[in-house]
Amino acid sequence: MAASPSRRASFRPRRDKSLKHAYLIAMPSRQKLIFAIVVLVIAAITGLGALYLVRGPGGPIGSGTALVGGSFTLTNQDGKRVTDQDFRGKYMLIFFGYTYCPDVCPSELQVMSAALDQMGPEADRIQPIFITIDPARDTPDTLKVYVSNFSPRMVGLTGSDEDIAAVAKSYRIYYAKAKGTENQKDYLMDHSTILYLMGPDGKFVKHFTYGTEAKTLAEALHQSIS
Ligand SMILES: [Cu+2]
Repeated sequence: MAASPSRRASFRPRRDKSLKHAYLIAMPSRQKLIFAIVVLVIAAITGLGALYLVRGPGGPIGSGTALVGGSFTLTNQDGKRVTDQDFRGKYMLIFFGYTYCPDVCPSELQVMSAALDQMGPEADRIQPIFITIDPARDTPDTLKVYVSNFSPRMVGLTGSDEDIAAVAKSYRIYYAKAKGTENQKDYLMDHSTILYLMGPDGKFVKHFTYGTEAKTLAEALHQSIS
């Protein structure tokens, strides 16, 4: 729609005064577009707010439990194909990241490992899992060396691009090559930093935000599984 200069310049909410929404109809198209965008943004914020209320800050309430997680088939650090079913009976403490991550992933894995150590024997009921969102570089061998640096009990999972895209989608994890580094050999990845606790039945229990300290995490995990 090519707005003529005269139409742009002649805007006045005067015509169609008889109509109820005369001001809307009289808006020039650019203003209508801005109005529509504002309405959409408000709707999106309201929607997110509602989702937050349903799910709550510490995890979902009621029907919200179906929102995160699901079945997956991936390859572990020993090169063996595994599914979510292989972890049934244990809680899964899942973090998504990549081994080349300069800061966030190492510190989160350290927190996970420290929290489990603080819990003592109770921690045997929790399986810490690191799922890569950079399968191109994170081979089983790379993961094996990496996760063992943090904890002997940690499992590292990788897979094909499709495997990773599917599991990330079901866990609502965002990931992408970081802007400006896409074409470098040592590119960086942007990724979500949510830590998930899934139940022995594979269902969502609780999530933790990045920055939770080991002691706090240990206490929360203890509460969640006892
Ligand atoms: Cu990271």
